[in-house]
Amino acid sequence: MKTAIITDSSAYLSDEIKEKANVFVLDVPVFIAGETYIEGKNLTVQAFYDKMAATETLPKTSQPNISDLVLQLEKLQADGYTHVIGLFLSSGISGFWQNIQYLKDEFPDLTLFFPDTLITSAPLGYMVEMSYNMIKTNAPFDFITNELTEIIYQTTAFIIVDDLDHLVKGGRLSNGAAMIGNLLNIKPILRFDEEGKIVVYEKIRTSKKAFKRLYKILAENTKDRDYKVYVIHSNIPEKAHEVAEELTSKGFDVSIATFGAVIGTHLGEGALGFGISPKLK
Ligand code: MYR
Repeated sequence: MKTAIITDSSAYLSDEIKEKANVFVLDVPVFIAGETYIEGKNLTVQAFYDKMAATETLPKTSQPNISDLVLQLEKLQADGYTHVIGLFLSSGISGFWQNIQYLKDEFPDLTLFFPDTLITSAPLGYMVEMSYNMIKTNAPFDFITNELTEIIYQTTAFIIVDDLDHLVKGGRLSNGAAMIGNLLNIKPILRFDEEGKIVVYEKIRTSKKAFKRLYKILAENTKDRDYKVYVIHSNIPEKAHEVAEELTSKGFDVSIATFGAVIGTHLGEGALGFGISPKLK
């Protein structure tokens, strides 16, 4: 058995995992003021936030290119791979997962496991890391897919954005359009629901109350087993550190991560995400 993992750039893998011989990343293009960018190639995180601030029209993204995935699978087959785990953006926020389902019948010599991860960003990167670790220990493929299914089921994320405009205009806030009028002077807590869509979870009056409530929500959502909590920010490192310290003092196992251009496009600057990823037993 020779197993590869393919993900997309919204997983923001660490350099260490990105460089592994059996880990591959599909680019998610970002468009700003008529130019096309690929983060990490011709766009740094800081350049993205600077450009977004300097441009009146909101940036946009598009799905990874399906032909890149097809080429990658052909290459893996030619290189003797037998199994491929594909971990991509949630079907609730991008059409990509839906659009690649047909590939399962196109590569009869490869065993493909392309679950709907129902998430993105650092928790998606965590799934890649866990897969890599399991492959390294020569775990059977069935064991890996069962563990991943369990991880997906137990993963979630909450988000507090500075401004809902990006999510609403980009069409990524599922129940937002209907209630936008009611959201004007409040700080909603958003979450990924069980279909991997972003929805308004609770409407809170002030930022201070929203964070207080969020700490309770995180405690409620991590009480049944050990979790890692990712505090992920879009260009507000100080706030992320402050919140991470608060969470660490409450006993959470916290890592800080950054939303790059792909996610920053849809959340805008000043957002904080809280990814909850279960630790393997
Ligand atoms: C596409 O355009 O289809 C690909 C990129 C879609 C990205 C949508 C991101 C939505 C915000 C995700 C927040 C994550 C919080 C953990």
